[in-house]
Amino acid sequence: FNVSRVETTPFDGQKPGTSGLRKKVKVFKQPNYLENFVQSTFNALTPQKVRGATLVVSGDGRYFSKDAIQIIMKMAAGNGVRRVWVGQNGLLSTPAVSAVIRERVGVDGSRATGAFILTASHNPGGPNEDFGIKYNMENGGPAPEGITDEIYENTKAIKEYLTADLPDVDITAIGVTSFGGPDGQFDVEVFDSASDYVKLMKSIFDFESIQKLLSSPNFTFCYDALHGVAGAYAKRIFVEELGAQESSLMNCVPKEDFGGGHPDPNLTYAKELVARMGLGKSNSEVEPPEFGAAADGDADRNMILGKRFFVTPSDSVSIIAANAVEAIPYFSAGLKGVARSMPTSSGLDIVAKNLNLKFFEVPTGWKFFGNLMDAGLCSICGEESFGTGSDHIREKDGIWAVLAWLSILAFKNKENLGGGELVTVEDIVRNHWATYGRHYYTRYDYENVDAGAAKELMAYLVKLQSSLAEVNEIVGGIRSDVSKVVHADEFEYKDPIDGSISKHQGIRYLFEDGSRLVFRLSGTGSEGATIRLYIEQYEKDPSKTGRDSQDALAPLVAVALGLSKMQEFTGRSAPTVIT
Ligand code: VG1
Ligand code: CO
Repeated sequence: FNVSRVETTPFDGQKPGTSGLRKKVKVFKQPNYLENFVQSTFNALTPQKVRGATLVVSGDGRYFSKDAIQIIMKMAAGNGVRRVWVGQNGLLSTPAVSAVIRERVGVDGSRATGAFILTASHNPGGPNEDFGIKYNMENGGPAPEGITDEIYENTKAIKEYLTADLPDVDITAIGVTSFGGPDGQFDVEVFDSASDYVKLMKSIFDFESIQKLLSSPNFTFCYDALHGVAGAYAKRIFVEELGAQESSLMNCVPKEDFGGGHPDPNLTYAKELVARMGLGKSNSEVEPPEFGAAADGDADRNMILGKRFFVTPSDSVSIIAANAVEAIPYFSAGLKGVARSMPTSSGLDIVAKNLNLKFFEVPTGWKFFGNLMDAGLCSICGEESFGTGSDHIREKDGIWAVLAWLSILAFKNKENLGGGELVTVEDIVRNHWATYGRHYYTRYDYENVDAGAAKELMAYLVKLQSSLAEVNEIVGGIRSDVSKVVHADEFEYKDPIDGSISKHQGIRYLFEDGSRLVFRLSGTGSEGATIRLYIEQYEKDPSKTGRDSQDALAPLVAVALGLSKMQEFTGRSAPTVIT
């Protein structure tokens, strides 16, 4: 093949957000738009990570992925990449990409040093919806801010990109296709999307004990992939490896448009699962399963449900951390430490203290956990946004979280599987609250608000926090039954490994009784702005941990809305999503 240099001019707004570049498909389809971003990424990497390198290119299979894969393969060849690995049909979940970078050995003994992941995660897909792309590094984790900043700088100055005149490659069949170019050979290796990931899961968990649980007559299970890529893994792991019924899988055939839905595993968007689990307005006569879970489009998120019971993601990571050493073979030697993102509830802090574990609080986005894990300081981490994971890879991992919960259930029910009363998901959560106290928690999202209005609200809150006296006067005027604000700031993080500093990571109001209000702007949207408001209140008294969470949090919610003048700034009287 031949390589050509194609002239181009910069596009505005190619700054990677919390997790890569996410835009409407129409934006991505503009001539040179994707090419500019990919070339800017190549230019941000050291030459040896490009020339002669092996790169993974795949994603959650959303609309435009197949075109994007062909474009990126040609550009990879044009930039001197030695080989590209593609999951069959272009499918790889985000956690599977991370596993493939870290674990897979190619048919010729090669190893990958990076990946282009094609996904907009939980954002809807289809011709009128979102596409996305992000780059992961040789440790399997998202590119750190130093690299994403450089990619952005490159996009503002780009003049040309390199591409090869290759034919399209068939990515539906497993095998290697080779081409000869000016600098030698270029290969495309198409491989099974699931086997490396399945192998890794089998090395972490005790599949035999989970299988016993799943086949026990008194345990019932269901899993909803929301038409995302998780379906490909769910079939292999839950049905083929662990013996779950085929009928326990919902929406497990990956679709380009996620069936027209929002592939976001929460109580609002995972409607079918929520109804099946007996939550919400379901009047079905059928007894709900004991355990249910869902994933997002790229399968890095998870929602865990018990029968008629919702587990908050903040509680989930705390409970996994508290039980991991006993229930999961991978952790049997002990945990190196635990970490959470700043807006995630402080429940994990208390587990860390009780178990005498190292603890870290990082900004939102998985990239901040990677350095801690690479340095051997963190085993388990999580985010309130339905993200949970461990140092087995460098991404959050939806199926891993489900296997972790099944392991805990299997461990707690070792004696009960023949029949009789099971220890349920709800029992495990309530026992956890009894031991550690409960963090009542909720998140309000105001999606697609006017970007200017969102900025003004944030600026107002930054200014307000400089006077605690004024803050407390307002708070007291709204509700006299909430405690005092004792500290307010804009969260800033200094990475303990590389010393890099990340500023403006959300505004925090911390109350005397441990309650917190956090405000931040989303970095993953593709239109307008999304304001996220995180509300948390700690209850230590075991006799008071059983309340309805929205009731318990009502006073703090009122304070948050009043303090931020939410309606005044945004014109919204209610959030779009409550989790
Ligand atoms: C959101 C979540 C954040 C998560 C990120 C990527 O970011 O809040 O916790 O890491 O999505 O998850 P933001 O900036 O919109 O709040 V995924 O599954 O979209 O890669
Ligand atoms: Co995701």
